[in-house]
Amino acid sequence: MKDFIDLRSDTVTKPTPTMRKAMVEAEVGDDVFGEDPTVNALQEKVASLLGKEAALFVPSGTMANQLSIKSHTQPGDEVIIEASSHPYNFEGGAGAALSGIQFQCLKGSRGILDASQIEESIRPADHHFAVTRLICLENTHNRGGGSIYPLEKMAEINRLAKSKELFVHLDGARLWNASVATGIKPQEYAQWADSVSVCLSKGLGAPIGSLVAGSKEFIDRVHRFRKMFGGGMRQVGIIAAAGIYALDHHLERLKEDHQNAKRLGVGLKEFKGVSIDPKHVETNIVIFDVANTKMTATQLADAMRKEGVLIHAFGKMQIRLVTHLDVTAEDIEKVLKAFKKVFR
Ligand code: TLP
Repeated sequence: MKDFIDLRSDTVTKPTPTMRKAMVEAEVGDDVFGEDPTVNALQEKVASLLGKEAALFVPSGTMANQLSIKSHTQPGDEVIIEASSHPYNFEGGAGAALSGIQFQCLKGSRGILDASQIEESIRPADHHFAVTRLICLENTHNRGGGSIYPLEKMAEINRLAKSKELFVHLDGARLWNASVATGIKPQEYAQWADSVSVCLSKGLGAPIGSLVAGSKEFIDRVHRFRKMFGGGMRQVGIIAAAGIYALDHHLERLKEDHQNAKRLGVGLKEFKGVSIDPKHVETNIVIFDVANTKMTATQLADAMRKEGVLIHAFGKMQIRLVTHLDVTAEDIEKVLKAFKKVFR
């Protein structure tokens, strides 16, 4: 894979030599006994960054979201969520299988919901209906093209939730990107959610790891379910060290990924038949439509692969590109040249 420029996802990054050094040197202990000092340090660091009482280290963003859903709900409850969200679309049906919940999906604008549309969807107290219990938000929104939830919209949704005694979970797999792009601190976003999941293995470049943050009481529940889901790990400081390193060294540089994504958006607009509004490139994700070109998304992905560029066909006519730590500004120019050749 060495010679490819890989824009399929920001999950594809490899740990840097200095990150690997931090991993090798990590102090470890048995985390199921709560005795891994590096895991404990990471959990405290993330809880503090998110302004929450506690945080728990888990293997994946999927597990972080699903543990949160499980810990907020009872079987038969309803969870209000955006129709193109990650927990609904890309987590293998886990909400139904593991928590016995049903989703009520609302169509957002590039993944972003309004409090008013959520309000209309909350079920009345009537035995015919499921009990609405939880609202899930996603910031940045993956399928929405890396769109950022405006802080005020999150605040309004939270106020609505509290007035109806509902919980709010934030899938913040890429909350770091939202924060770096806007200058709004992660904790300012997180204050409008009862629980937040964040990932270290996306733009931040760690090889593995996510966390759930919330109140002490909530995280205690999550901890119990993590055991039940088989997510208790042992001398896992060795990977938590990569997360600490990533937070210390790779957060601010997300700006470069955003600049690179913007450059892609602006460059792609020049190609005949490509539908993209560069204004919509807010962070590190670029989604565009190829319906008016001579190719389907898969055909374009195949042609780009031959040019040494990996891209993700996101549906029949949509392509997603994601910039990250292992892609330079120079690579982006190469990618645009490759598109030029392929679209000719
Ligand atoms: N997203 C992956 C794929 O699953 C689509 C990607 O390449 O973007 N929340 C959000 C918003 C995500 O984008 C992802 C991963 C997750 C949760 C799940 O994280 P992992 O892969 O660690 O389970």
